[in-house]
Amino acid sequence: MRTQVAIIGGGPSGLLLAQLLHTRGIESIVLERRTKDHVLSRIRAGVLEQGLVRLMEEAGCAERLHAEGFAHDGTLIAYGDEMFRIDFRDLTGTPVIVYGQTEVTRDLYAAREAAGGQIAFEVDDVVIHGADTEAPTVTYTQKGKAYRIEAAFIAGCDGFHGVSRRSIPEAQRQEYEKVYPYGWLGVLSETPPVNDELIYANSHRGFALCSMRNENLSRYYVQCALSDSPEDWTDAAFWAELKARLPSETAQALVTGPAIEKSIAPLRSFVCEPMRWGRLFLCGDAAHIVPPTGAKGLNTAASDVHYLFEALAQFYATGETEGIEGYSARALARVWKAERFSWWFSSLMHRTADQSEFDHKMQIAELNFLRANRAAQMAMAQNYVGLPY
Ligand code: RFL
Ligand code: PHB
Repeated sequence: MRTQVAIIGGGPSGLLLAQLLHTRGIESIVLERRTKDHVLSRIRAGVLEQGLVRLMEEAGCAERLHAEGFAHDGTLIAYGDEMFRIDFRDLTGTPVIVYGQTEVTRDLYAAREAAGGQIAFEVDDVVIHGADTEAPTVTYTQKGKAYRIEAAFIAGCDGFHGVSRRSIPEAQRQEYEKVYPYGWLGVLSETPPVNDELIYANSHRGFALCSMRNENLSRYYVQCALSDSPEDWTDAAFWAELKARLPSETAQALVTGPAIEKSIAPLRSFVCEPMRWGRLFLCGDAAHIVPPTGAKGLNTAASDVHYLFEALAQFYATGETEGIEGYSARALARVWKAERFSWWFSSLMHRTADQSEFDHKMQIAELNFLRANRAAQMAMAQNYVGLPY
């Protein structure tokens, strides 16, 4: 087989890139290791920056997002029994949109199918060959049969555990990592959200987050030990812990119900530099990971896709390679800012066993400062709604 861009990974990065390329008549083939149902069963991000909304519009996939997504003009930050609001619209003129990653991915699959886009599911043994040559290829198997794709470019959109990053020789890449000593236990429940905006809470028992998908679907998280597994947490234990970490008025208002999904995610910061090796480009979680505090993962994947799309569109329209050559530096400049924000917000909101009373006092002082200082709120809001690209 032959195509212009071979895209490894059929998550949001790979699908969005394929659909954007399609709008400029650039052909691609997407290779996905799992089934479509499996990809759509993963409950992940919930908060979209305007940049991602605009890309979905450009891809022709924003109709349902506009009809069903919720614009949030601010967020609440709680500590102990105190709570204050960061007003995104007042501070930046911009809201964020609450619309699940699952739905973004569903809309992108529907658009790819409507456009007759090629997606191969349940592929195995994906290997990238000659990415540093003029003629790269990708080989893989599907249902025991071997295939080979000749492509002009390869987009590695296969997430943190994919093959793309590891295809760059170790001597050619540098990795930066911070592993946090805790995870997030997430629960999805068919209950009305406790509040109409998200609540990020720092309590002496650890972090908690109240989020949502729609009027009758709530998403809640509590910081947990890395050694915990979801089976260790009964629904009752989860709700009791969540309530204990929220201001009492919020805890009293919380409507509980059966968990329809329960999972644990470890928290990690990770960046691979560079994000290009010859004709192979890394996009999204394949190149970087942020802890979820601040909702930057999917949104940073989207800015990578934007830079790569612009680079490839420029190349196919004019033969210019400036965008391709500058891709890694451009993407990384924004990635590191998202890394900084997610690290800062995680450090501000979580409690650890090795934290001293002094460390705790520093968190409270910073929260008091944020609560009272418009410049600090502005910096927080600008990062949360998304830095420009
Ligand atoms: P994905 O979503 O991991 O998709 C990669 C795809 O590649 C496939 N794959 C392969 N395919 C072929 N061959 C191989 N060898 C392959 N290896 C893997 C996989 O099956 C998969 O389908 O990466 P992508 O597209 O870069 O998207 C990144 C986002 O998924 C991620 O950044 C976000 O989910 C992070 N995240 C959040 N981001 C936000 O912007 N806002 C949020 O509110 C937010 N909340 C979250 C999150 C992530 C979480 N978890 C579980 C890590 C909340 C949580 C709990
Ligand atoms: C979510 O709704 O899943 C969510 C929201 C905000 C975050 C992380 C996750 O910071």
